[in-house]
Amino acid sequence: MSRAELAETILARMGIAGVGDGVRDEDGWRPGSGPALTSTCPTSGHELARVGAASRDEYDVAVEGARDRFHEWRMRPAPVRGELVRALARELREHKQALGELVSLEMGKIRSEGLGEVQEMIDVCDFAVGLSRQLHGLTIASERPKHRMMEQWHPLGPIGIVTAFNFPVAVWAWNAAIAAVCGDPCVWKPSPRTPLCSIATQHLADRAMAACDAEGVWSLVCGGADPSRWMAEDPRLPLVSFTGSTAAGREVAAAVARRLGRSLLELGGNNAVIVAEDADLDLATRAIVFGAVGTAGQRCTSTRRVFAHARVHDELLERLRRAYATVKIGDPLAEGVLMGPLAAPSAVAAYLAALRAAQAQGGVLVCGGGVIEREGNFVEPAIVRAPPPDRFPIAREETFAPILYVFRVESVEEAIAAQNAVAHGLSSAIFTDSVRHAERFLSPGGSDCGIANVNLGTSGAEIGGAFGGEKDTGGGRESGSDAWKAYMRRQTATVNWGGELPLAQGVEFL
Ligand code: UN1
Repeated sequence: MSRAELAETILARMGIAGVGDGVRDEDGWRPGSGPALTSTCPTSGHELARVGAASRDEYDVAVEGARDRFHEWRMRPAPVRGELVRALARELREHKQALGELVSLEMGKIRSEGLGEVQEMIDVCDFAVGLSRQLHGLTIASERPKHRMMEQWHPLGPIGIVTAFNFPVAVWAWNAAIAAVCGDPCVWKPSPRTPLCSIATQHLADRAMAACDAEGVWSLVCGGADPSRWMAEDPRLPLVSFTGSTAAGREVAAAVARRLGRSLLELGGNNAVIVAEDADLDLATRAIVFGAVGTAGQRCTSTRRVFAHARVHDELLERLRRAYATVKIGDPLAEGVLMGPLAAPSAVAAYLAALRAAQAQGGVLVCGGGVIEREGNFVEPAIVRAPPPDRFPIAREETFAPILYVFRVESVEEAIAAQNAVAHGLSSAIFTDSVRHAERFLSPGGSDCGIANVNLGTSGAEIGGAFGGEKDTGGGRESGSDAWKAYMRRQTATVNWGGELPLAQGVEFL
C-alpha cells in the first residue's frame, strides 16, 4: 500500500473522504482557491495529498463567520459551552487510534507519541469541560460604604490560532478547547506541512459542533505564511495564539502589537538538563534520551544541552552513548521504532550544518552525525562532547533535530548560569538527590524558564500546568492553570446598593 493510500485508509476509518478542501467555515467545506499545499510523508518523501489553501476572501468569510457566531456564543452559559468540548473529547476518544496514526504518518513521530498527542487533546478537553464551571473572578473589598466591587471575566472575541508541524493537532486543542469554553470562536491556521492532520481534526470538530448547534465555533483555513500575517494584522481577532519560530513570532507579535491586539506566543526553546554529582544516573539517562531523541528532537521542549558535574560526566556520557546505540530508527508506525524521520530535507540540512559548526568550534562527536541512506529524512541522533559554553556558540542556537551537546561543569551554580545564558527560556530540568540543589534550581535566582523540573526531563509536560516560557520563547502560557485568562477580558464592576454617592479617595463634589 502506498503512503497516500495509507492516509486515505486511516481517514476512511474516521469516516472522512475527500480531503482536498482546505477551508472550513460556518457554511461548510470549500476547496481553498489559494496556492495548493502538498502534504509530503517524511518517512518516504512521497506525496500524501494536495490541499487547496485559503485565499484572502475565503479567510475573510471564515473570520466573519466566527464573528457572527461570537455574538451568540458569548451569551451561552459557560457550562453549556463546555458541552461542545465534551462532544469533541468523545470524538477524539473514538478516533484516537486513527488520528494518532495520521499524526505519525504525516508528521513522522512514532506511533506511541502520535497517540500521546491525541491523548493530550483529550486531556485538555476534559480540563476545559471542568473549567467551564470554574471561570471565576474575585470580589474585592470596596472603600465606599454599601458598594460591592468584583472582577468578572467575559469572552474576548474570535481568536486566531497558528500551529506548527511538530504538534499538528494538540496545540490547536490547547487553544481551541479553552477558548471555546471561554466564549471565543477560533479560526485555525495549521502548519502547511500537516494539512491532513488539521483537516481530520476539523472533521471531528464538525461532528461536535453539529451535535451542539455550534457551527462556526471552530473553523479552519489552511495556508502558509499569508494567513498568519492576515491574522496578525486583523483587528477582528483580539487574540492571536502563535506557535512557531522566534523569527516568525517576532513578526507576528509586532503586527499584533501595532493594532494593540493580544498575542500568545510559544516560540521554541533551547532546553537543558543539569546532572548534579549526586544524581540518579539511571533516571537522568532515560530522561535525557527521551528528551533529546523523542520526536527526533523536534519538540520545542526537546533536550538540547546537558550540564554534567565533572564527577559524573564521563559515566553519564558513556551511559548515553550506550542508550543511543539501542535506539531503533525507521518507519514511525513500525513496532519497536523509537525515532522517525525529520520533517523535511531542509531539517536534515540544518542538522548537518549544526554538526559541522559544532565540530569546527571544538565539539567532539561521540555518536551519530550521519544521514541514513534510505528514502525519507532520516538521520542518526547525535551526541557532541562540548567545550566550555562561552567557546561554543552553536549550542546557543535551537536546531530542530536530535543533537545533544554535553558540557562538563564543576558546580550546580555554574550549570544554572550556563543553562540560563541562552536566548530561549522554555523548559529546564535538574537531576539531583540534594534538597539544596533542587531548591537552588527552583529559586528566583535559579532556572529562568517557564518550566523547571526536578528528576524528570524537559519534555512531555502535562496539560494541567500552564505551558510556555520566557525570553525568546515569547512569554505566552497555554493549556492548564489560569492560562484561560488570556482568552477572556477582565472587567472590574462596582455596584452601589446604597442611597448615597460617596466618591473614592474622599473626593468631595456636588
Ligand atoms: C511543542 O513542542 O510545541 O511538553 C509542545 C511537551 C508536550 C508539548 C510540546 N506536552 O513536550
